[in-house]
Amino acid sequence: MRRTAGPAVALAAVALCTVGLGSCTNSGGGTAPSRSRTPSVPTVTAGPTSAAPATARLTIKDFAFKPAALSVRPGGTVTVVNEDSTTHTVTATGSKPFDTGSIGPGKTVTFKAPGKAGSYPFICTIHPYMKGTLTVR
Ligand SMILES: [Cu+2]
Repeated sequence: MRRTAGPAVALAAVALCTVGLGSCTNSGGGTAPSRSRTPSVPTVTAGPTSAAPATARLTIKDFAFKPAALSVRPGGTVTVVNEDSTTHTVTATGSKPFDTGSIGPGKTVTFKAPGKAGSYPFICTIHPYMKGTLTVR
């Protein structure tokens, strides 16, 4: 006959009373520890999408915009050089967010790019087959 002696040994659970409540003698108004922890947030100085230059240059030659696609920062300056011997315009389609008006032969004008990012197709109103796209980003 075997007696299965179970592990009747109760572990002496040492309940450590670590926190001595009631003995807090904080008088208040003392020197409060500085709790203004400023997390190290990386300071983003440049916009995540403002990779375009502040200025862009557009040349008109042989009844074509060169380059046909250019990029500029919002509100940036676009310089247009008309190297043709006839008058052209740089006119955004739609609600015409920009329009240089007539640019005489050999003339150079500038216009301000829209402040809103986007893709702005433009044409020459005199020769509407002349097409280009200004990307504001
Ligand atoms: Cu033209």
